[in-house]
Formats: sequence, C-alpha cells, structure tokens
Amino acid sequence: MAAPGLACVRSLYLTHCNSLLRTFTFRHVHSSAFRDVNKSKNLNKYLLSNLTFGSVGIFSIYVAVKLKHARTVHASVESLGNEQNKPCAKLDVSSKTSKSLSSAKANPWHFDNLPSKQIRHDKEKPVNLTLYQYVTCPFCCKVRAYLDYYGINYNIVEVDSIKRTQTKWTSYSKVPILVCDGVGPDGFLEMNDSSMIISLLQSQRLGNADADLNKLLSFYPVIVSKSGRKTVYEYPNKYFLMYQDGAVDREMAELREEREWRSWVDNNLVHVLSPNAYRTLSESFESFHWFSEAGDWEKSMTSFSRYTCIYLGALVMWAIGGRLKRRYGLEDDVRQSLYKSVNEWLEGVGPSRKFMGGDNPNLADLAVYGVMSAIEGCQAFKDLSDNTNFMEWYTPMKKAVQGSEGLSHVAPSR
Ligand SMILES: N[C@@H](CCC(=O)N[C@@H](CS)C(=O)NCC(=O)O)C(=O)O
Repeated sequence: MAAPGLACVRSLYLTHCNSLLRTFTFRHVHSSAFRDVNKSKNLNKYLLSNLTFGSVGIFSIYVAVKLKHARTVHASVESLGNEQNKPCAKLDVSSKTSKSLSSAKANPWHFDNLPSKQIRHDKEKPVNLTLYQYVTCPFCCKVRAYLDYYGINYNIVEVDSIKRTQTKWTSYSKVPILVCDGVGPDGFLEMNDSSMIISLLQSQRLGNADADLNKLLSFYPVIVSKSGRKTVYEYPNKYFLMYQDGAVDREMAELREEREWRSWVDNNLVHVLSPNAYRTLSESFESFHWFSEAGDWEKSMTSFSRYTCIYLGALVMWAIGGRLKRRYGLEDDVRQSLYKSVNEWLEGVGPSRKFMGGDNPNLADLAVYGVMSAIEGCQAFKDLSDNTNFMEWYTPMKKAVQGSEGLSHVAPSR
C-alpha cells in the first residue's frame, strides 16, 4: 500500500496506479456527460455508464498489463520499490539539498490555498508545517505518526493523485513532502522523503528546538539520478540523527538497532503490504472502499469518479499484486509473508520490551506503526490481528501516537 494512486487509491493506489489512471483518460470522469449523469441521478443511466466505462477500463488494463512496453504502469509500480537497490542508468547530479530540487522556487500551493485539514495538538503553539500527502500512503502515514506522537501542529494538503495540482510548484514527484514556512531566503523549506523528514525533525528536537533547519538539511544531501525515464532520489544519511553538540545521549547499539529497523520498514515491510491488501479481487475492492472512506472521497469526488476509482483501482491493483509478489519474492500465500514480517518485527522488539524503544516508542516503532496503520481498514490487517500477536504491540503504539505521548517524555529542550 505503499499507497496506491487516487487517494493511495490514494495510498496503495496512489503508489501504483497514478500513471495508469492518467493514461486511462481519467479526464473522462470529469466530463460533462458524466456530471450530467450524476446530476440527473438516473440510476439506470448511471449504472450503464459505469459499466461501459468499466469495460473500457478493464480492456485497457488488460492491454496495458500485457504490453511489455506499458512503461507508465511499470514506472508507477516501481515507485514502491527500494530506490537504492535499483541500478541507475545515469547519475545526473551528485549532491544537492532537498531545497535545491525546487529550482524554480515557486511558492508552495498552501501559500495561496487553504489546507485540507488542520491538526492542532496544542493550540498555544505556532503552526509552520504543512504536509503534502495521500492519506493512506504508508510513507505519509509514517510522517503523520511522528508528528502526532510528538504533538506537533501541522496542516495537511491532500494531493490529487491524478492531476497533482497541489505539488506542481516542486520538481519532487512523490509524497510525502513537508514544508516549513518562514525559513530561509525563500520563506519556506521543502523536505522530501519520509525517513529523511523524520530524521531531520528528530535531529532538531535533539538539539535546540530553534536549530537552523536549513543548516540541518545540509547534512542530508540528496543524490538524484535517472533510471530510464524515472527520477530516483537517494538520501544516504536518511536514517542518521545529527547530534549537533556531539552529546549523544543513547547507546550506540540502540541507535544502530533503530536505524536498521527503520531501513527494514522502507525496504522490506512496506513491500508486503500492497500484495496483501489486493490479494483477491474482493479484498482489493474492500481495500479501495476503505481508502475511499479514509480519504473522504465522498466529499472530494463526484460519485462517478469515486466509484471509478474504487472499481478500476481495485482491478488494477489486484492485477499488479501478482507482479509485486514476484518482484519482492513473497510467498504464494502472501499472508504468510505478512505474518513472517510482522513476527520478525515482534521478535526484534522481544519479550522484555514494551516497544523497541523500551517504555516509550523510538523511531523504528513509529515507522512500523505508521506504515501498518495504512492498511488498518483492510482484511489483511484483520487477519494479522487474528493470527499473530501484533495487536499486543500495535494497540499501545496507537494509544501513544493518538495521545501524543511523546510530548511528555522526550525532547527536554521543547
Ligand atoms: N522513499 C519515499 C517513497 C515515497 C513514495 O513512494 N510515495 C508514493 C506514494 S505512497 C508516491 O508519491 N508515488 C508517486 C506517485 O504516486 O505519483 C519516502 O519514504 O517518502
């Protein structure tokens, strides 16, 4: 679920299906003919249109999946992958900061538009962060888990996964993007990549809350390269925390363990999610219905768009699921791979610790919680809770994050 396309459909779907949906003339969804259907509330006509569009869609999917050179689909699927492990055809740029990725320096979308949502944990504190996201994208869920746990106020801009209107101001093509207002000469600082964002914010907490984010960002250079038509971003330091005054308050082994498991989340755990959420056609539909609910699609889309996303997205993802399974070497019964990954994590935490971080979650706990929360409404998650001890760890984690417990026991300087 590395979150797909229209709202993974925004996450799961978002992750995989964006290009595909764009290719499939999604504009038709918004055509006046469909709006008319919607307005007239003529059920028969509506169903007929849906059916026709669905058939065309299914045929197109079939053709696209079969065509070896359906590059858009391929690129979209690959966006879920482990970028670091992919061979790069061409290395364009050796080292830049995230900020320099946006060479045009256009103002972020939220400078002139209202956010989709405002998260206020503490009304007294200022709000200078805006998260550009797909609500069920696991990487976005991970960043939200961090912000919520530490009780940080932020605004959310839900990105339209088809048109991506809200992220046109940046050359970075993925979400999450976190923008801090009022920093540097441009009046904002753009942060990309979920793990880099979290390391950067945590480094700031460890030092001085007012530490210069610009300076900290320079410790996280990005390597941009091309793999075919796809742009690949690597952040070699993204799992490292920057102790600005050199006073490391934790054991090295502890820090290494945290880093390794954070990397495991991005490079292993996340890959078992999509094939599980779309394991069968009915589970795929169920997952997409859940994305629709979580993403409030009812509010943001016409009924036609919403149902098209749900049914078309479910079909596409179900078709792609098998491919992802092979790509990541998952077991034929992908549930077994999910249970295996989760049990690996639970063993990593061990019987004597509540969380990997001890009594309080560390960044690895937050990463696992964040990505797993992306599939909370899916059958895969229900099966997981019935067949493993996952909830013994997950339930207190959820409580800690939703209760912003990080506010009380971490970051003495804040
Ligand atoms: N390594 C990145 C991965 C982010 C990612 O792959 N995001 C997906 C959504 S889940 C995305 O934006 N894909 C491009 C697209 O859907 O257009 C991170 O951790 O932030």
